[in-house]
Amino acid sequence: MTTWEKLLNIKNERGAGYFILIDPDKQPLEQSLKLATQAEREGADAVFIGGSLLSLPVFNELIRQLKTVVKIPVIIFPGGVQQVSPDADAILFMSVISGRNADLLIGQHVMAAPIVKMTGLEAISTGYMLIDSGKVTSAEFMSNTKPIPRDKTDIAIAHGLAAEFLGMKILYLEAGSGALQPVPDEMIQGLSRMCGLPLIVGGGIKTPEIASQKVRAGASFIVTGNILEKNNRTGLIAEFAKAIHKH
Ligand code: 1GP
Repeated sequence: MTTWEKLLNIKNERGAGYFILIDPDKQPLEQSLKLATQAEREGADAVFIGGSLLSLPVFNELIRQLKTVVKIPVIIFPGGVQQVSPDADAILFMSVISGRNADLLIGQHVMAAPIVKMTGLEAISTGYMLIDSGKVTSAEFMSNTKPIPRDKTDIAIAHGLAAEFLGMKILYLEAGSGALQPVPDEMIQGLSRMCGLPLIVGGGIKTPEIASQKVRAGASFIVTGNILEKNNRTGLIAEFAKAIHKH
């Protein structure tokens, strides 16, 4: 079964899925491995690996070691072309569709595609949309793009439809890591009503209640990063998983 099929199964069987994001630059390798094992034990459905800066040797090594300690999919959430590692289960092959930075719409992808092909890594075509979160996030700064205003659901829907018609498989609605405010419910509702693609929602989701609210609005998958780096209390991931999974 491909990783994409596994993700669809999670969505169909559990109503929604929970991904944790590990940024290898923010913690030592051992801690990342510990977090991933804990996440698997407590019910997370996949591990995303990525970040805006990432140092390559640590990145490859972490993915290699992660694959030996967890069975849930390890998926690259790349900050750039340097983050292609053959040991992962899949890579979100993302275009930053909310922006007009040509390099992030198609440029980096042309550099990455032959490497992805050579390594046999599964590419999941993803429309990545940055949504304004109340402050400038690393994703906004590093991508050199403007996020979609929070109250412009119609603009977000137009982007989502364009991604669908272009043949992308999934949308990532991103408020940015450490966002002051997560993606608004209204925008998630609008996209889930008008656009046929599954929705990953992440950035600034700090409590299981907020996660559950985003699922009720129409999110198919929730990502949390920061909150788990700041709080490694046993049971917190389980609380998120419980709030996100409908069954
Ligand atoms: C970033 O959506 C993720 O892409 C996670 O954001 O670190 O704020 O949870 P947080």
